[in-house]
Amino acid sequence: MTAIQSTRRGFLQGGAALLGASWLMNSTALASIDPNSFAGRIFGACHYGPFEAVLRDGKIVAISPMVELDQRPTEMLSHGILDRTYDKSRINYPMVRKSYLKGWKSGDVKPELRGKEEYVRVDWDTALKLTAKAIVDTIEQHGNQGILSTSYGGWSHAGIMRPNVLQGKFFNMIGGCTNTVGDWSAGASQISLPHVIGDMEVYSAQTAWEVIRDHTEVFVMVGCDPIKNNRIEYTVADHGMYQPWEQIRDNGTKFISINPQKTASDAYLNAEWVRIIPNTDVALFLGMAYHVLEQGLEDRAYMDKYTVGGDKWIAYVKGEGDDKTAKTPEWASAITGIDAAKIRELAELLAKSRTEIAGAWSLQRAHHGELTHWAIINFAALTGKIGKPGQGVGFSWHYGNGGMPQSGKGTPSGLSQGKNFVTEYIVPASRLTEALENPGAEVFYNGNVRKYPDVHMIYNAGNNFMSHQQDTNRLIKALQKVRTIVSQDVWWTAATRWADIVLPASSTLERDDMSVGGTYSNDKIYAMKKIIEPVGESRSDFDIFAALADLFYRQSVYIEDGQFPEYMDIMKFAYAKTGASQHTPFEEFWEKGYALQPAPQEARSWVRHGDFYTDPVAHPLHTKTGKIEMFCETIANMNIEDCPGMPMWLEPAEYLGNAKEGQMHVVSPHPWHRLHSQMDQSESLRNLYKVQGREPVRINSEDAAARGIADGDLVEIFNDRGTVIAGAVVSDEIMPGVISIYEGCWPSLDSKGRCNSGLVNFLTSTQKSSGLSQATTANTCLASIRKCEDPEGPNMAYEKPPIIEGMEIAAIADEDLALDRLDALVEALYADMSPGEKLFYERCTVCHGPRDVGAFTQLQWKAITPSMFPRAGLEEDEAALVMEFLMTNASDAAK
Ligand SMILES: Nc1nc2c(c(=O)[nH]1)N[C@H]1C(S)=C(S)[C@@H](COP(=O)(O)OP(=O)(O)OC[C@H]3O[C@@H](n4cnc5c(=O)[nH]c(N)nc54)[C@H](O)[C@@H]3O)O[C@H]1N2
Ligand SMILES: Nc1nc2c(c(=O)[nH]1)N[C@H]1C(S)=C(S)[C@@H](COP(=O)(O)OP(=O)(O)OC[C@H]3O[C@@H](n4cnc5c(=O)[nH]c(N)nc54)[C@H](O)[C@@H]3O)O[C@H]1N2
Ligand SMILES: [Mo]
Repeated sequence: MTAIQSTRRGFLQGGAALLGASWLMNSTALASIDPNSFAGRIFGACHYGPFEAVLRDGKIVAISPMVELDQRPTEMLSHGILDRTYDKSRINYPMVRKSYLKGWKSGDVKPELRGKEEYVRVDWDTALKLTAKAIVDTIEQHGNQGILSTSYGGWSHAGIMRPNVLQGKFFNMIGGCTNTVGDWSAGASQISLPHVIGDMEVYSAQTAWEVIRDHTEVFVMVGCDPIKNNRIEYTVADHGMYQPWEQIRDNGTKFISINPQKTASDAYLNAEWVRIIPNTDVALFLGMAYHVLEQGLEDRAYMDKYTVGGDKWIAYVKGEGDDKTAKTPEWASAITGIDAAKIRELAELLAKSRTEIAGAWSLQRAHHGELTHWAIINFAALTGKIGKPGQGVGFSWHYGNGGMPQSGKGTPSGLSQGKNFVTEYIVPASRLTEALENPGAEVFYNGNVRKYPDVHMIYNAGNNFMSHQQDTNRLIKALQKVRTIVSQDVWWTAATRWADIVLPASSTLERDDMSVGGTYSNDKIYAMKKIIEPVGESRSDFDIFAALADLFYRQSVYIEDGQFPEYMDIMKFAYAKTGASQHTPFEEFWEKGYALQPAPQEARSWVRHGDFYTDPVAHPLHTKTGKIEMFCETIANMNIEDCPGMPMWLEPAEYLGNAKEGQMHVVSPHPWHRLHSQMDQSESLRNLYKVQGREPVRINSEDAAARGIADGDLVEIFNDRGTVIAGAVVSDEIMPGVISIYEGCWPSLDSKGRCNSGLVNFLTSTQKSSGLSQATTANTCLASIRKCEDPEGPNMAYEKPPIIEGMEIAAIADEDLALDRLDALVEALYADMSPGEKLFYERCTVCHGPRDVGAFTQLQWKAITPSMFPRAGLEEDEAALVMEFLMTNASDAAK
């Protein structure tokens, strides 16, 4: 057993003291830090936590977590960071795919060879010029919308200088490009819930944990796994909620986990595990609602005061609606696989107790995903819970340290993204393949009609779209219509292995940046200091876009050197917006590496929806009616075929209820030892969990026995879309009929076209959630599984692709580029922007959140901004200006 394996065991046993001790004693990283032999230590911070890097001769030799800031450092921090920084999968030089380099002038670039062909090492000048030419050619021939940014989110690193933000700034400077809208995480609920409960909910703070400890009798985790999913953060993890969870548990709160498999949280919190057939949660909540009504346990007074549309939903539950089907516990049992008696027991327990229901996002990454959280909301409203201390619903308990009190202080924000002039064309985040296949087709998004662009160029920075999109084989084919794919990343990920031009970015340890700790608590400001020089010829994302801007004579505009003569001035500017800057000068903060801005006392008793509950007239929800919409006219009036106006049971396209003989439901949760695809290249981490070098797949012992599969065997999982090879983990902690394989491993294809590494998206489908939100349905997937009898050698995913070095490359002549073609297009666009519009693009659109003004109504913006404005650190007068801009440009604004 290695040192880190025992850490994992200590962790699962759950004791804080035990964990701390075993971690410290066993960590090989810490063992090497003797201040006598190592002088160089530099503070840093990342998604995985704050740390000190220990240096010798300009190289990092150890990453030392800071237990005073993070009491639960993970192996991703202590081992993964160091491994990946110097891993052989680093992209050391700019690269161009061989046929692209041959054919860039003639246009014969052979896109069908992507993923198979060698790369040629080139110099930066060549790589950037080819990129710039592709940009101008595409804009000239197909408009700015012909360029698609796949850099939809910001998971690359924790800083304010995230590549997607920098990319947005670069492209918006030259007229913009088609962006993705919505996100993966909670793409369905982020659209449906503002209509239902007046807030996206999924990215909002949760009731403060002390309130839960003191008031909550029953805490129901529906798919929710806070112990796993809080191992990382969108900003800098500090694992602040781990001890509070223990206190809640030890104070006697009963935890129930509704999930097809047992989770780390279940073990940690001693939860009762109730197994549910995937994608059937709506049926469970309908069945429980039926029983509540039968027993007269509903809270009429609450519904009258706080909700609308309850009668319509109740009629549906009772079988008085069009379908004439009563949603009895027996009815629900047949769908969910949960005994009717258990459904009755749960319904009574939840209705009669002080109950908080925590819904995971995984539930809504499914067909008809818009309806799951809504069904939970309706059940909680029916039983009169929402807004009472320690009761109600929360859809972010597993994320961003949900439950930690909020500081309410300003956060650093980075450079403005500017304005994108492409507004008619969109690609919802998970619709990439569909968009490529249907250029010009109409797409319905949150009630608005837009179009898919005709994509001829993809620019991807800090994003692994080849790994995160569903139905990889279909995507590979659809990409053949795209002339140029540029991918800017630190490592040879899937998205770079299928690119034409590969730009090597330096890693987050190789440049200065800034972040916060505790996504919701927002109580620490972190310096993400530069620790080492860029590896190889890699450059920071900022420098790459600045160099591209230079080719268009716009570098000065890009780096805003009028305002920021030095790069560090950007950091100072960002820091000035934080609460900490009011008591700690920048220099002192930067020297130390962090500054605190603690949550005020009153934040410790904050209750989600508490104001609404206390006084619904003074604090209405930002729904059309100001109340919880158990039936929602707004959604109903959109007349979307696959999204009704209330949470009904609609069969998913693929689930065990319509599976063919032998097929199993595949769920793909987020990985324990990775952040999506990040850290898969870390060998120390892989040694902890991979099975024969492949991604593990959890399978029930009955299912395994029936197929002759033993623990540790290689298996083939397959359906009409693709085949992957994975390593079996036989367990009774997953229900029969379901297999679980983490998303995000790096792919590698064998000669039969199977993924020999285990990337689950070769199996998942591009089915959309519904026409309301067009979100992913990654968790709606059936496949078969058998023992793999003919694996073809080891998994090659972590080897570099074949590279040709030392090739003589002719310099590119300026007349072949003619980059000045761009100027005429751009100038007029920036002339007249209002101050509110400017602030919105400068401050509000840089973080996790919506940025497409016309995609939301006035009311929805009112629902979104109460959590958006504090995150952006807006003053009252600034918020007023932005609000005015949003109100005049919302989808329902008078034009
Ligand atoms: N360690 C780690 N943490 C992460 C991430 C990571 O990559 N690694 N990623 C972050 C990101 S971007 C996101 S979006 C969040 C994701 O947060 P979530 O979407 O909430 O989490 P998942 O890990 O996908 O799934 C959680 C659980 O949902 C269960 N589940 C799946 N389908 C169903 C169903 O139909 N019904 C029920 N009841 N349960 C179901 C799975 O068995 C699993 O245990 O996590 C964040 N946290
Ligand atoms: N089957 C299935 N698929 C899923 C999901 C699921 O539950 N199931 N979940 C979905 C969800 S919720 C999400 S959020 C997505 C996540 O999908 P992605 O956001 O694409 O996930 P990451 O692997 O974190 O990609 C970040 C990339 O940034 C790179 N990077 C890191 N640092 C830097 C840097 O400093 N500069 C640059 N240029 N690059 C950098 C990393 O190498 C990596 O390639 O996946 C989605 N896909
Ligand atoms: Mo996500």
